[in-house]
Amino acid sequence: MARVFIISNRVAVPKAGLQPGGLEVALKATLKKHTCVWLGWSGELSDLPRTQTFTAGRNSYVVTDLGAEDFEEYYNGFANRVLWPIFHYRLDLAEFSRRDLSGYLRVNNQFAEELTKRLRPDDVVWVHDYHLIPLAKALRERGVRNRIGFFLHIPLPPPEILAAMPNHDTLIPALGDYDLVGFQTDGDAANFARYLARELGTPAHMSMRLGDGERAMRIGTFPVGIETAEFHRMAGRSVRTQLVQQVLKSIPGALMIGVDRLDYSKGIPARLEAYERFLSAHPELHDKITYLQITPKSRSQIKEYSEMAESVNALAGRINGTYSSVTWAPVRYVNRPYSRTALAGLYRAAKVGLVTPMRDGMNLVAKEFVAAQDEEDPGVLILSRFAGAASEFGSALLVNPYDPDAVGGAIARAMMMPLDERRRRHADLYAALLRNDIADWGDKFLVALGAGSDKPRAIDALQDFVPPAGIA
Ligand code: ADQ
Repeated sequence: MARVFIISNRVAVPKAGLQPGGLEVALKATLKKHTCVWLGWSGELSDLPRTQTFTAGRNSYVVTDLGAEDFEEYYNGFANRVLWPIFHYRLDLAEFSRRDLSGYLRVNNQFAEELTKRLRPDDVVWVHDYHLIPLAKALRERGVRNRIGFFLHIPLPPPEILAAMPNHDTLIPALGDYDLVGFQTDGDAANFARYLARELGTPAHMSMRLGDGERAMRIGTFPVGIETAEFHRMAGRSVRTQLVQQVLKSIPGALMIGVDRLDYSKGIPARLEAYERFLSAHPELHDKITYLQITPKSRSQIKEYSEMAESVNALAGRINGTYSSVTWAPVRYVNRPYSRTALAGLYRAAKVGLVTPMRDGMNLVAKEFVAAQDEEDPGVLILSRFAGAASEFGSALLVNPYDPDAVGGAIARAMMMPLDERRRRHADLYAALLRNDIADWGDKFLVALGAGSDKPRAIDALQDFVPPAGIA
């Protein structure tokens, strides 16, 4: 059986006592079922970059250091100051420089070198996320003929936005060097098809041919899920722990929860403003609700992130300053990460889950909140229509995060929602989770890519996919 090479920016090397990261949870079944080699950045910076290999069972983990300049240009620079904002529809925040672009290409080439040394002809390669878009191109240039797939965890914006990226005409077509390009939602896949039609004149039927003419690059939709039953069980246990019980004892009314990395895509300032509108419109609900926002800092070397940390602090302070009483503070803003177990218990204890990103590839917090609930007395999920999860979660209270009055209104509605409606909505949402459990995610992608067979298999998601009107 062929080995599966997984390539991502960071690698979750198994070490006793460490919490598994999001990608490791998503790839758990793949790592169990196949012989995998996971390759990426070690997280270390050094002048003389080393590459180290660790093994765990039949899998191995190859991690390579980056130079300080690589880290600044590839990671902080092109990946997080250009691709992240533009792919989240924030052209206004993009800071393009040719130097960062060349650092991005240099690191992609470095990964391609490491990979080329190790690949055997029947190995399958699965590349993850926006840090590594040109990796297949770099591999093809080195003569690699293996099957290579790519999955984008974040959204892909419409061509009108993508085309504003200075090097879009080389970077986006480089996806044509993959055999399969996977997205979180049909909307993202449609944006890619529209880009190809508009910029390259490619007919937008679903097995378009790009690249060297021998391979067909195909597009598929593979929404990321979670380990639903396991998360549900963990939440049931964790809600009884001292930590969760202490939180519940320390607040006078119901708990509303938000859990996000501190990132402008997650919409935390707009969410606080919406909560402020709710408090001002509903004095009768004061001290019946406490909003707990758990937000560890991320990417703090980037200016927008440190500025946002200050503005969120100021907003939370303003709300507490305006509305607190001696027995109640409306917002609890916590700046550190919690374990998956603790989060599961807190989700279950909450009456309302507030997940309102301005734009998000999927958003696993929304899925975890639903999985954690007690089906007899479930909490209500308020979800941004601009999260990928909204395409599976029509029974959540879907909101426009740009409309603070509407989000404030949804909080009031969630607080007053009768039990039978909460149960009905939760049953729909939980059924959607079970239809798309993470255990099958890796398999669906690898089968579509053709791992372990001579030919790639048909992709269900593609057959269902109807290109939007107006594409030639
Ligand atoms: P992220 O932007 O990191 O991921 P998300 O999917 O919400 O976003 O979260 C990933 C994981 O991090 C979740 O399991 C969550 O529990 C955990 N997490 C978030 N905040 C936390 C906190 N405060 N403390 C502890 N843990 C926390 C990217 C894309 C998403 C896409 C995922 C997976 O941006 O759109 O859903 O990849 O493909």
